[in-house]
Amino acid sequence: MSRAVLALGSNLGDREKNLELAVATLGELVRVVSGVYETPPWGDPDQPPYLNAVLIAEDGDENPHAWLTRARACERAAGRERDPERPFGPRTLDVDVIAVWGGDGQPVISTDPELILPHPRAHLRAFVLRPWLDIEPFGLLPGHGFVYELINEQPAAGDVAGLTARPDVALG
Ligand code: PH2
Ligand code: MG
Ligand code: MG
Repeated sequence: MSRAVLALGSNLGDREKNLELAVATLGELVRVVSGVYETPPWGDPDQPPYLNAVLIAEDGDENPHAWLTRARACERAAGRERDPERPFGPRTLDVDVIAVWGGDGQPVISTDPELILPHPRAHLRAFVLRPWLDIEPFGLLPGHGFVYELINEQPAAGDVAGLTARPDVALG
């Protein structure tokens, strides 16, 4: 059994519906879905605020690249168009594979530029760590440490206050 932490983000179109489409596309693989946070755009400030969430999913297929295929299927379902000029620009739906564990419980390490595991910037992003912490209080980001520790380190610690919980938006 392969286990993955996936991060969802949307800042174009019907953001709530786009996140919902990701959960629906992953279907029975989904084990737990976080609450949704409204978050200021990181990286490219000239874009609307995001809705972000994190989910944990499991599948019998042990190939880590299968998670990338599924993430892209979610993005396609929400009509994602990629703008090569703006890698951190606005998007209907972004599904990032944050970390994967194999059936032996060991984290998968990948240096394939298509799928770097664990995600190279997850430890820096409050909009990933905060929702993850909600659904897995002792969550571990391989190579970095406990999510509850990372969220207290810079730069994530400085960004947490900018996140707004959106209990009115429930996924799954
Ligand atoms: N994703 C990005 C760029 N900036 N900012 C927020 N708040 N949330 C995101 O998911 C996000 C972002 C590129 O993937
Ligand atoms: Mg992303
Ligand atoms: Mg992405």
